[in-house]
Formats: sequence, C-alpha cells, structure tokens
Amino acid sequence: MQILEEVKDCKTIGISGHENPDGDCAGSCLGLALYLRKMMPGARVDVFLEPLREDLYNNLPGADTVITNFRTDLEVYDAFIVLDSAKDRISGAKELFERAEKTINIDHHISNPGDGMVNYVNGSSSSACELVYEVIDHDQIDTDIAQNLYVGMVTDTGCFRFSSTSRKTMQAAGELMTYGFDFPRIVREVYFEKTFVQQRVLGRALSKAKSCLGGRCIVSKLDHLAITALGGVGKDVEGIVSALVSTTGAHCAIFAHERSTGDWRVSFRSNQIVDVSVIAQHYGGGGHIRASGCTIQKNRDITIVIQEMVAMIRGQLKAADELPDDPE
Ligand SMILES: [Mn+2]
Repeated sequence: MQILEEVKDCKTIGISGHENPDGDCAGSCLGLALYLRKMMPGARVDVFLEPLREDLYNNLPGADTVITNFRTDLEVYDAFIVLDSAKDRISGAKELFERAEKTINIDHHISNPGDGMVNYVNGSSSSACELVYEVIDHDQIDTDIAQNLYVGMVTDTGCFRFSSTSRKTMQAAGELMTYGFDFPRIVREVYFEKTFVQQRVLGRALSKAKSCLGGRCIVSKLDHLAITALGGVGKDVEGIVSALVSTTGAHCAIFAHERSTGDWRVSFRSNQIVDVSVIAQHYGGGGHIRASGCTIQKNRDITIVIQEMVAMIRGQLKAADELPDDPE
C-alpha cells in the first residue's frame, strides 16, 4: 500500500477522526501520528480530536499531544488525513481538511464515499487501526505505535468477537502483542471496566428486565429518576442492551431509557434473524441490521410503544418460522 507515499514531501500534516472518539478512532489517529513523527522528524504532525475518555487518555501513548479545541496557527496543512470517518463527522477539523493541499481518507465504514483526494476505504476490515497497520512499514513499529493500534482493534472488534474479525486482524494483533505493552491491563481498562455507578445502573436494568416471546426478546427500561437515583447520567446506560441480548435463547433485545428532556432513547440489538434496523426506521431512527436505535417523544406512552415493537419482532420471527408455538 503506497498511500503514505503521498505525504512524504509534506512539512505539515493534520490528522483527525470522528466526533466522540472511540478506541479505534483515537488509536488509529495517534498510532499513525507517532509513526509519521518517527519517519519524518522534520515534519509537524498535529492530531485534532474531541477530548478523549479517561480510560483511552490513560492507555493511548501520545494522547497528551491531541489538540482538543481544534485551534492551530496554520492556515493550510500540506496534507490532512481523516481516519475512521467520512468528513461529515469530524467536527472542528472539517474546515482544516477542506483547506488542505492534499487530503487522504482511510476508513472501514462501507458507507464512506471516500472524501479525500486519495482514499483507502475497506468495509470488510475490522477497524481503522487494522488499515493503518496495513499501510505502515512494519519494521518501524515501536511499543507506543503498537499499543495504539492494538487498542483500536480490541475495541472495534468487541475483543475479537464480531464477525468483522478476520485472520488478518488476528495476525496483525498477534504481531502487535509482541511489542511488550501490558495488554491484559489495557484491555481490561479500555474494554471491560465500568464505573461503580455504571455497574449499579446495569444491575437495575437487568433486575427489571422482562422476557417476551418465549425468551426470544428481552426488554428493559429505566426512567430518568431511576438512573439519577443511582448517581448516573445518560452515558452510564451504554452497554446495557448488549448485556440484555447476551441472554440464552434471546434473538434480540430492547432497552429504553428516559432522557432528562422526557424523551425516550430506545436501543435494539439482534443476534440473528431479527432485522432491528427496520423497527428503528419505523420510529424515525436508524442503524444496522443487528444494532439500531430511535427516539420516542415524551408525549407517547413508552410501555405501549414497546409493546408495538415486540409485536413487530413477533411478526418477523413468525415470518422466519422461528415462533412455532407463538407464546405470549
Ligand atoms: Mn472504527
């Protein structure tokens, strides 16, 4: 892959990724930045991202160099590289990208049209970090670069569980592991750990869960008061719907939580058969076949809306002949 040949004569390079940066976004930006700083010591390489979550900040070498206010004294960068995103989701970096002399876009989202003058978009790749690994010279990788790329692969593959995980992913991750960073601790901190408040909110959601359609659909909801009473805020419900769908016999799960505005955010997950994107779209939301979401306005009765959603899932399961006894 010759894509980095494009920047070899550049003196100033900007790098950015999507808003609300996750492990893959931040890991790919920082991994590539550390690599370019090493390979091109005369060049200036600036990374622009929204502030990183604490667990990522603590585990991604170079995180302290990220420019989080998107301010720079440079009018125009010689090259600007966007990773793990199209240009429409890079918040404050969009103008810098559009003004740059040369633009490069590297991404693994199939929906990305390729927003750079040079593009490397591969929808079958597990992560942007796997793509960065492909385009850099492996002889120049060091521990800090390896750690950044490893974090992105771990987080975007759900710890090497999702179907996007390939032999190539595992081979790259296996190679990166040999650089000697403390991967058990890092994986625990960036992937498995929850705050005490998040654990208690999860526990509340699990204890309130209902089993529908003979155990094929698991449903739970938390109103705003239930979350705040445990000291939680909106982001503390992340991961709850995944926990619900990890129930033996479940095809899918629905989790709804009330926002401070009174609106309800509903998340769907599906293991197989059920296409939850259709259900989210019916309510004005969107997403993928196996993961989607929508917002229900506060003037609607959420209990009745969820009953309608379960009825739609019943229809899909019956059509697929997966509900032979049609239990209530
Ligand atoms: Mn990604």
